Amino acid sequence: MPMSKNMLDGGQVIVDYLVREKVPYVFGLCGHGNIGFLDALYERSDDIKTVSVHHESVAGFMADVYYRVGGKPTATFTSCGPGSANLPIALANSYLDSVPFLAVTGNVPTSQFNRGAFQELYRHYQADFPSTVRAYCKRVFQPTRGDMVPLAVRQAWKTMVTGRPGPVVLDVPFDIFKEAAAEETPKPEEWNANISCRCGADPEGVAKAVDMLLAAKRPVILVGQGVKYGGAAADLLRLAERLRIPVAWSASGTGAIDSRHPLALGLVARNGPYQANHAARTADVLLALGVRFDDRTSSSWLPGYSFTIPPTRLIHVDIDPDEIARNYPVALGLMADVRTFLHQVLAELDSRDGLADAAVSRAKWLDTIEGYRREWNAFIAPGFVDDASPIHPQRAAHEIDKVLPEDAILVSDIGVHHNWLIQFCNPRRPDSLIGSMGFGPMGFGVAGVLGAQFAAPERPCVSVCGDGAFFMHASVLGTAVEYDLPVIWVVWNNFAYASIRGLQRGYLGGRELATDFRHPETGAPYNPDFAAMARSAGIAGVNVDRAADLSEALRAALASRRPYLINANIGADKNPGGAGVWELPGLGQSQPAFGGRYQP
Ligand SMILES: Cc1ncc(C[n+]2csc(CCOP(=O)(O)OP(=O)(O)O)c2C)c(N)n1
Ligand SMILES: [Mg+2]
Repeated sequence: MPMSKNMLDGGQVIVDYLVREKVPYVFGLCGHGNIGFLDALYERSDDIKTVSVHHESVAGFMADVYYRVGGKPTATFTSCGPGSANLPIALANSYLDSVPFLAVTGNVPTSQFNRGAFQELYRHYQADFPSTVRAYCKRVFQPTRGDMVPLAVRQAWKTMVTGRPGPVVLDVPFDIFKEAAAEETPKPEEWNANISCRCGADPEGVAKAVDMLLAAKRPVILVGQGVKYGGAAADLLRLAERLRIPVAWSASGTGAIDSRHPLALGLVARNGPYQANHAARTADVLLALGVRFDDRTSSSWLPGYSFTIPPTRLIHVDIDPDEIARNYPVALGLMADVRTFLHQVLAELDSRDGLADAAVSRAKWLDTIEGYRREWNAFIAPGFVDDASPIHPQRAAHEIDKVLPEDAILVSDIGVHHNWLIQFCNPRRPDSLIGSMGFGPMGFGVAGVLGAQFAAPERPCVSVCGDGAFFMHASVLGTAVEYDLPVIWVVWNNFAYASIRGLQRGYLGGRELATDFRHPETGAPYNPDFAAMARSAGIAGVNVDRAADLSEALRAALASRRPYLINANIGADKNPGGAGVWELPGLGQSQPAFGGRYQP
């Protein structure tokens, strides 16, 4: 199409659309494949900020956590070939955890398709990045003419945010960024802003769910991240308090209810506490909201540990019917937005009698659960006062939890530290403790904390990450300095890929290989000096070996409002025990640290 005076090019249309959608930031890394897009961002730098990072996956993890904190999708930019090939790990992470962001990936010029130009993936199909990310994102769009861009960008945005959200790739050949596209950009208010996917459940289903909840003797509500990101936390609390039903959560649902609320049970998982697992597996009715029953939430689906379905009668509510009855049979499965469903249930309760009776009859069940809680608390008590060096991991999690103010955002990485944190932190808000539960890529927390800080500039943002993952992604130090982000990294340094070494110890008779870091001459545990690395980047860095020093250092870091790294020497020989189990098929299953298998 000839470029008339009023024409916008492909890059300008994409950027203008992002501005219209009020996207405040794009995170990414340059390459020859996306300089056309950068040029369009340059023109609009007053309206949208471009953040340049040092590894593409960092950009993706930042966009992901930005959404988890700020509730707004952002975008990433990566070049053709290797630049975009560094992104799929972050796409998959967001895809499996249902987090939207728009990935604008560059590709080779359309005029060179299938000629094997520099960085073209061409041997199966021309410019074939879409095949690379097929399994890693919700949808890929690849406009191959300028005038295809407006449609692609508005459809990409819609696919990303509607239904079950997820990341979408907009793969743009080099020439299309600079090719004439349109005189006007699609308007969100015409195409996307007025679409609601807050569908309610079938009204008969709502009445049936209420019947079941009112008749239940031992009900439990189980919540996943659908409650958090669906903005349903306040309504969840209303329902739980009105019917006095205790609330347990999956790791992704952590924070959907204040963990100190009397009705809060805790985490259902291999390493979840007794009162949560035991109440969930002995419940007569389980109301599951926006949760998908993965293996780690469900004790690998072995009956009697996390759940016993049936005889427990499951009511499963989710926006995505694919997740209903994937792993457990349902007494009632309802496709609905969780918040709308809760509104429906609360309205239905207004028209019912006998609510007071139902709530009173709950006293016995709640008393029984308090008994479980006391037993569990006695079991875990010693770890809170252990003063060993290296620091006892339970104590480390507890000290971090104690020091963080209520508005802090803690972004965990993947590994044994995450298991300790989800068991021993007591989050009060939906975004107090953020982790990845679907894909679990190392680096998620190391990098994601930067996205959290962009989304919440005034709140303390802390990453607790393994030594393995920190070293993998240490480039974040520079990004914190370049963008003046006062993030804190607590490197949980156990001189090992400890979660994996724990599996070799637990399942393979201690045949350890390739899971710890040692000095070749002395054989002693080895790691680079992470605190010195931080200082070399212009960031405060300290080492701690004792629990009290860890809390002191964290207080100082919080007070400094500057980027900070605390390298904490933490014991590696323990795993957090719980009342559930995890099976590695072929190798066996773990044993619960407390209680046994429930047989109805
Ligand atoms: C990118 C990536 N590579 C490998 C893994 C497999 N893996 C899961 S946890 C883990 C160990 C992580 O070590 P570290 O960061 O030190 O955390 P720790 O378990 O010691 O707390 C590994 C290798 C992964 N999840 N992601
Ligand atoms: Mg480690």
